[in-house]
Amino acid sequence: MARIDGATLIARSLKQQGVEYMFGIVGIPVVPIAFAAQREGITYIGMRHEQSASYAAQAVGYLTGRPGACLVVSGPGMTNAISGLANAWSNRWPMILLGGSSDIAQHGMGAFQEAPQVEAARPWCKYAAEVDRVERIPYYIEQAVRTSIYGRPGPVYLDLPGDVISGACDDEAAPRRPRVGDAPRPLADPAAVEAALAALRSAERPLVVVGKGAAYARAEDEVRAFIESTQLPFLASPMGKGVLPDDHTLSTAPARSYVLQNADLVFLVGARLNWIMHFGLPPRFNPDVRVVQLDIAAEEIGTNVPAEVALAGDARAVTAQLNAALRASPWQFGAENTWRTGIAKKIEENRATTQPLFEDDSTPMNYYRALRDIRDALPRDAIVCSEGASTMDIGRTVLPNFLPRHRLDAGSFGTMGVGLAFAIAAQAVHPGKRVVAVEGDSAFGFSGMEVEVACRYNMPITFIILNNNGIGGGPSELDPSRPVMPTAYVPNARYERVIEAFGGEGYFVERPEELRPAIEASFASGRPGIINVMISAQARRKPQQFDWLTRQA
Ligand SMILES: Cc1ncc(C[n+]2csc(CCOP(=O)(O)OP(=O)(O)O)c2C)c(N)n1
Ligand SMILES: [Mg+2]
Repeated sequence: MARIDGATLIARSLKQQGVEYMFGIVGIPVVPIAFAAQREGITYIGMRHEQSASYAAQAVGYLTGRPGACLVVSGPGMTNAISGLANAWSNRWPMILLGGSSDIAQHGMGAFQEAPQVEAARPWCKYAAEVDRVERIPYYIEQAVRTSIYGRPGPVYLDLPGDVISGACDDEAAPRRPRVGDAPRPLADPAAVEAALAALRSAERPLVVVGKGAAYARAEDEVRAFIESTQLPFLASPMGKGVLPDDHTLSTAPARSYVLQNADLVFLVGARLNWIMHFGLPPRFNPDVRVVQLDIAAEEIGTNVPAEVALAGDARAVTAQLNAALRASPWQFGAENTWRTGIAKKIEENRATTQPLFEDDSTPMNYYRALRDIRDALPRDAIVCSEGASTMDIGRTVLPNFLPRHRLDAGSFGTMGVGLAFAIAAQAVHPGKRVVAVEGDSAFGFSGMEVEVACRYNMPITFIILNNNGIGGGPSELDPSRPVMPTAYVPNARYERVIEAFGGEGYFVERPEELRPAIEASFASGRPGIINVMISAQARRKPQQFDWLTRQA
């Protein structure tokens, strides 16, 4: 009778369940899993830190709708990956963490890298289990993959003891599980659909807020049809950007504060009223704001502000329900009213305030001037990864997205260190697309060594570092007679040289006129590159909305 080993059965089951990408770092006891994965046709990408591997796996989950796998060794490998579980948990993104663990036969004996891994994973995961027998591997993997994508998506964890990985069983003794289908798309209560439209009709200052839940649900066609038939103004969340193109005439992005403060009704489409949306509370929202909420997780509805109408269901399916109801009884938000003119006026004012910053050719550059050149160089289908404080916040307002799931950033968890891994995952999923990572110098430092991965796999990613010598900026010289400021780094650090160590292209940019040529050269090179752009340490955004260091508005 044919025998099958644990590692092969793990890889075969993952492939069977539609897991196409695995990111990891190998060692005892998971080495055979990585090799088996390659044999089974799974793309294996070796990363330089487990945090990055777990960030990359969840980016694949968000971009493709099937979880990416992250493969790590026992003990410190697994604990390093917990930051990724936490980030995926906070973003509601699917991923599957595969943690090697000490042999079952040595449990409790102080085995090599023995640790309470299932317990450590559990608070962040929808599902966390130890695989206890080789025969049951297909069962556990199907259970994990299904749980990660069904209902509200999220991370899952499987603990893989060394003696399960290296064990074997009769092939027939391990019943295979059919590939779990894509997640069901629940419809909302038809009465709630009618109530949502009635609420929108009754609003004077309605606003649709499009979140990354809509992007994940691939609701772009339906949301666009809804917005265009109702002519409702909309605001995208940071990663909801691109579900509708940022240059859409109904986008209110340049008047974000104004629309949030003044809307009398917000319709949340896969967006949450968490800190990013200022909890839906005053002073950033109207105290009497009415909420219509569409979310895949019924228990999310009503968080922080009670929802007048609850649309519990899939963003694509429910928006299609709304569109069908609108076809039966068409309605459009009025073309001429003070809400539209107020928004238009605010957009004009805000554009006028930032215009001089875009045109300021001083050296060192301000953020807007640097981001302007990046914006102008990007093709419409570029994938933009971004992290940092001002770098990301200002970058979000300057760098447009025209397509859904084309922006990856620090997200709901506000995590620094995700950018390089996200860019690598995005390039793996979309080999033909231009991928750029726009990084603060601090943010870059969390995972700078991952540029070696981009070089090793010939991923022509351009990493652009907006370098202001620190966390929110640092001095241009360190004063040896004083303690180094907690926010400061080595001034004028030559980050671009890091990638040269691996055969990538480095560019150092100090003057505004050098930036665009450097971007063009990096794009034309077909190679991974770092463009290290010196930014004024004094450069700040215009009025602060959320200060990452003080948490103050
Ligand atoms: C993992 C993690 N550690 C620390 C922080 C706190 N933090 C928020 S933004 C930031 C870095 C901001 O500096 P930089 O990336 O250089 O962007 P800048 O604002 O200077 O453009 C840090 C360390 C965090 N958000 N995540
Ligand atoms: Mg900085």
